[in-house]
Amino acid sequence: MRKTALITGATSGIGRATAHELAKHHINLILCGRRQERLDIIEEALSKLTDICTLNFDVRDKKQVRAAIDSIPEKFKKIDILINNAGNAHGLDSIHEGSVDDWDAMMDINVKGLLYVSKAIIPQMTERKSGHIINIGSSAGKEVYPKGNVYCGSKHAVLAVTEGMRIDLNPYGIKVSAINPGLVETEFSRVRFKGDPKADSVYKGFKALQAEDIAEIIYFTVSRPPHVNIADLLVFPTAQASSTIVKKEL
Ligand code: NDP
Ligand code: 8X3
Repeated sequence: MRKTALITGATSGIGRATAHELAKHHINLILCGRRQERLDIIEEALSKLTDICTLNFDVRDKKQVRAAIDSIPEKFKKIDILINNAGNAHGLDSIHEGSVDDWDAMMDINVKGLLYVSKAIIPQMTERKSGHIINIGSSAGKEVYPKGNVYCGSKHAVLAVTEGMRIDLNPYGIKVSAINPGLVETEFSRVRFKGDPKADSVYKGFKALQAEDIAEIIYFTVSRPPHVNIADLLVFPTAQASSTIVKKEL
């Protein structure tokens, strides 16, 4: 029988590429995001390969999250794989100059949103004593870089929560994995810099990771045999050695 995966943040970047990769392998998909028109386009493209259902909600709103998960059609209700990917950086400022609204966005989306979605789905996994949760962390969850303060804090929190999930869900045989990329060329920097053209310079002068690279790693992670769990994976582009060391040729 086909497995079902729910992907948050499926309208762009890593989430969208993961939808394409898992569809190739005939995994049924529940695709989530706030931009319904994008979800519709992806659904149309992928429904030749697998069964798709879309959910439109903001992960910050726990009532919307609950209602969306409750509305999942019967055929998709048994979720084998949860990919907590929705998230972004908002701003890149020193701690004394940062915007409280940006801080709220990062904590509410990257940390609390991940928790709300997980809370709505984990009980069916504990009941069945099976499942796989993949949290998309970041190299920013492993080291802090200048002006990264709150984004790095949110991703450190994702890694702590991931570890907590792995410990608490261990008796139920549920796999919990963190995939932590370095620089991936997506809409991430456009969101971070709010449309400022400096977003375009982030990935110039070196070959950044592409969303498809992470999608392949996610498929590898979910396709290991039952006794193998990729617990925590860090992946950089070859040109990157740490958050602040990137070999650029400009
Ligand atoms: P994108 O900006 O391309 O995609 C972000 C996705 O998150 C979109 O699908 C967006 O959907 C969704 N999202 C954002 N806010 C919300 C919200 N409030 N409610 C629901 N969905 C939301 O960025 P990436 O693909 O790069 O980012 C995906 C994940 O990867 C994030 O967690 C990010 O922190 C992480 N990451 C990214 C790296 C990079 O260099 N790009 C490196 C390491 C980790 P919509 O707007 O339609 O709701
Ligand atoms: C995204 C990678 O280095 O922009 O998490 O924080 S970085």
